[in-house]
Amino acid sequence: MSKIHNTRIVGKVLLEFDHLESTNAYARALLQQSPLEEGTVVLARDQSKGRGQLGTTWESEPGKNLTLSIVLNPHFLAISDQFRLNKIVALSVREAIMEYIPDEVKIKWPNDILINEKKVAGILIQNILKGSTVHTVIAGIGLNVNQQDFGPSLLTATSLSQLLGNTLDLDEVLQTLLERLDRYYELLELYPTRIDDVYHEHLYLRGIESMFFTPDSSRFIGTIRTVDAQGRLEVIVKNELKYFTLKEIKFA
Ligand code: BT5
Repeated sequence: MSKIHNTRIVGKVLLEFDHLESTNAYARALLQQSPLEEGTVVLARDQSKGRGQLGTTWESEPGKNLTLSIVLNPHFLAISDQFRLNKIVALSVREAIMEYIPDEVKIKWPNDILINEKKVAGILIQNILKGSTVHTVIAGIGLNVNQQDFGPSLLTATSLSQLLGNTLDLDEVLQTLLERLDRYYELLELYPTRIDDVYHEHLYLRGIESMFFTPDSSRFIGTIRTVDAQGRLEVIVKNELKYFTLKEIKFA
């Protein structure tokens, strides 16, 4: 892929590699040397050390899927609202998938994209903060496009081609994804609260009584209400509203 079309910012610079350890780590290393043009995309056809959240790994068969990171400078975004950036990335991935798949696509807090309870994409956002605003964001996306087999350790993974029964053009999916993100990024600056409403609508298990775990493995029943701009999951537990960060709650 040589060029991304129809975007203002996202993908104006596209750095493609056959092999990297991690696109997020590579983008961060580049940023330590010199600033990057906003919207720069780092894409690898193969990642040997793809990262997830809290030290997990992202496994992706070489050449089959999209693994990329986008560098953004949302200086307009207050630190207290920083999770809205996660929200727009999840919504962009969701809408890009919907171009190809008729099934319902849900966003599982904080950053998983699910179709029929299976994970089709994961997102890893790393923020660099300065003063009271977000200085730079490295938004990493792993989207399973053409991988057919995920092996026994990833039974809950799926891909677009598994669901569709045919393979897709990776460049075309990339173009679609970056166009969506470009549009949502504009929305984030102009109408930030609208983002909350759309994210809320597509949130997995929202309004459904469900079982959760605390880190010490005790169980409780609660109902997800929404996710606030800081990224805390709001859950109604025994008629009381509680706020959870990523380390404080697990889905059953
Ligand atoms: C994520 O973390 O889902 C974030 C994944 C972000 C990957 C992208 S790829 C480009 C960029 N560069 C990077 O180095 N990373 C980003 P988390 O919610 O912690 O989920 C990780 C878990 O998802 C793993 O522990 C596995 O259980 C599962 N997993 C790993 N690979 C998967 C895949 N291809 N499809 C579905 N699930 C997967």
